[in-house]
Amino acid sequence: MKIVDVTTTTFRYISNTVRDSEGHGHPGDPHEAKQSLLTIKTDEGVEGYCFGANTAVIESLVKPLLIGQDPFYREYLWQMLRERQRLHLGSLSDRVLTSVDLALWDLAGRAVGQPVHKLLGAFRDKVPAYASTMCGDDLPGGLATPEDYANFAKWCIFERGYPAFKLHTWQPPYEGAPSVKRDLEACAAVREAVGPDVDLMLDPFHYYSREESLQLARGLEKLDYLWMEEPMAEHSMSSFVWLAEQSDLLIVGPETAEGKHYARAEWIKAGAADVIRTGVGDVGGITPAMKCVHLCESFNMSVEIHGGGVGNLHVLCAMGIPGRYYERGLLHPFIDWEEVPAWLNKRDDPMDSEGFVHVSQDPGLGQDINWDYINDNLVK
Ligand code: LLH
Ligand code: MG
Repeated sequence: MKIVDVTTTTFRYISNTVRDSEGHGHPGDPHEAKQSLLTIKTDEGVEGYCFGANTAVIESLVKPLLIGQDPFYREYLWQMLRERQRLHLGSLSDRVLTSVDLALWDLAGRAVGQPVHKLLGAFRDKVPAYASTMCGDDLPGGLATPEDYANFAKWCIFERGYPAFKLHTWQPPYEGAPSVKRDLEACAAVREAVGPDVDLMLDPFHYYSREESLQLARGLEKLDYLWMEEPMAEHSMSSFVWLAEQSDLLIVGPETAEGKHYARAEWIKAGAADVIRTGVGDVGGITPAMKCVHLCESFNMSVEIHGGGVGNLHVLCAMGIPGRYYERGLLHPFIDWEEVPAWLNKRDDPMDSEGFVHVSQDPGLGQDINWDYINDNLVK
């Protein structure tokens, strides 16, 4: 089988999420937005798909490298793109590698009629999810106060059935942010609201100092939180060694630090985290995410997967040392997460009333693509 074409399709949809000046997502008025689909086509008619493609980089850099290649040589193709990153760091990001790798896995699954987690060597078909909130805001009744977080946590746990809850608290540009005191007040309000038996986690402002991070960790220990992630800039691995040595709370990382599986290996060696974090979007796809998983298994270390989406769900269902949770969100009281994205016919992370997200048994990544919607809303 040979790759004969690589295309991107851009289409319009109505979004109810807006970005603040720092780039964090919040609820907003419905407005037009654009989504892109990467398609890898073969001479045998089989295709692979991934949403969220970077059209310019795919066209200029990736397409010429993929045409004529065997799509089943995923490892070779991933290594080839990784090597090309050295001279194209500004454009050929790990996100671009992610979209290509996911489309290749999708293609392979579609070619042999199996879901990706079974190609990886399946471990399970469903994973418990945690409710992962958007960052704090100033919207009345949204995520503006500790009480708002408490009310939303109660709804997520007792009404919707999530077994666990993670707060993303306030960050600039919101007034008064960041604040260790207010973060701990929100964490305390949530613990008070859901009782002692629910797993709770915190992802705060990402640029606290060492002392502020330790203060947070000590506060969370008292509130019996399960973990904290990324309270400081992850480029300073030494700061995380300092924090992990002094705190009894599980410190999870690295999340956004670049460096793929190499960086995870260094964090393990340095003792910079108790639990390693990876995600298909952070490291360049399913292929390197599984390298991280196997690396951690070799050290008896747990892995927590960053972010939702089908790629991460298939990885979670193929992990031998299971990640505890699928990160579902980012959720907000004003946003209906169960709403099906316009470009799909059904949600790709369906969660049952017990809080389990089920992986699709359909071939490939298993997304049920709404081709009519895409074709009716093309950006020419
Ligand atoms: O800063 C944000 O908007 C969130 O922290 C986001 O990056 C989220 O993906 C995350 O960190 N989840 O764990
Ligand atoms: Mg995080």
